[in-house]
Amino acid sequence: MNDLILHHYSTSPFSEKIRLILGYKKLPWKSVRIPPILPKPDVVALTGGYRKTPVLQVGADIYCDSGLICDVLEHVRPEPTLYPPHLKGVCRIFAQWADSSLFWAAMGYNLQPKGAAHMFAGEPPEVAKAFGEDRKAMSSNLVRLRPGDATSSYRSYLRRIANMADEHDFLFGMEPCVADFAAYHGIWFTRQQVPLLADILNTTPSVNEWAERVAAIGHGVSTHLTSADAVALAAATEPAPPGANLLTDSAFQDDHGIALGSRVTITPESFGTEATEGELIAATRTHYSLRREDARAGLVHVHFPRIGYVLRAAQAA
Ligand SMILES: N[C@@H](CCC(=O)N[C@@H](CS)C(=O)NCC(=O)O)C(=O)O
Repeated sequence: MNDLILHHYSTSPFSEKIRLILGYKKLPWKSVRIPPILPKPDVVALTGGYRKTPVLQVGADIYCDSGLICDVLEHVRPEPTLYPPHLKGVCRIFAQWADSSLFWAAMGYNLQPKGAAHMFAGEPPEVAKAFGEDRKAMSSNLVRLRPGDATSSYRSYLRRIANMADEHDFLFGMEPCVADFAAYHGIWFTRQQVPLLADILNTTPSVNEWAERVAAIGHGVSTHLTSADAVALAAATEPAPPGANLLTDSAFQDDHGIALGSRVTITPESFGTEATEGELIAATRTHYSLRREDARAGLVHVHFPRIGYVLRAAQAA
């Protein structure tokens, strides 16, 4: 198998989710540091438009979204599992809640003016301004929680997580599963990136203790790769045929009346809705795959989960 190449940056919560899962599964990985804001020419050479973080590259196969990346890593190394059989439904549903409701409440709290000022302390004012403008443009179709409302939700969610962490070492038992990694990353941001706001965790000590246990899993072993080398590597590699890549299913499921071979776009439902355009080569129960040609990356297959993404027939030029 080609190397697992994670495109990420240090302060990205969804990247922290995947870094820990790589550590949990003891999978060695290559680390490509990418910019936290646009422009991201090397990322977009690989994805064709998708700009969110993280992205996993395996040769010329590009896996977008941490949810899909979890499925890929589970396929590559099934043990220890992210989806224990007796928790299969509930842990995925919990992770989806954690990656959305919990995440946005946590980030609304974390990035209140005091938190944002802390994050950019020591940086020239233009850095904070550019970050604010980038995220504002990404959020055009997203209702963002105001800090007070985010704080109220975050406090309630922390109490619910504490109820679970009071019972066992990890949220659903004695071993972590996908739910732990998804619940952890917004809380990690509070603890690591804006520690001056971490007193919100003082009333839920079992959450802090659980977070220590998740942090102790670590990120495993990684080696650095430049983004230009990652693009060159894609150009020098053939993408895997659908059915032979790192996704488990390949049967066509047509929910849109769009045939395989059609020219399509895929966009995230919200927050950063840049489109990727290409030829639809797979639309399965779980994912979409597009084939596209890039001037620098060559022929690539770009994969997206179905959930959270919009498939449309591309407009004729
Ligand atoms: N559903 C996506 C969400 C990813 C996401 O929102 N990532 C944030 C960073 S943690 C992001 O993309 N921010 C803007 C950027 O990195 O350009 C996933 O699970 O990967």
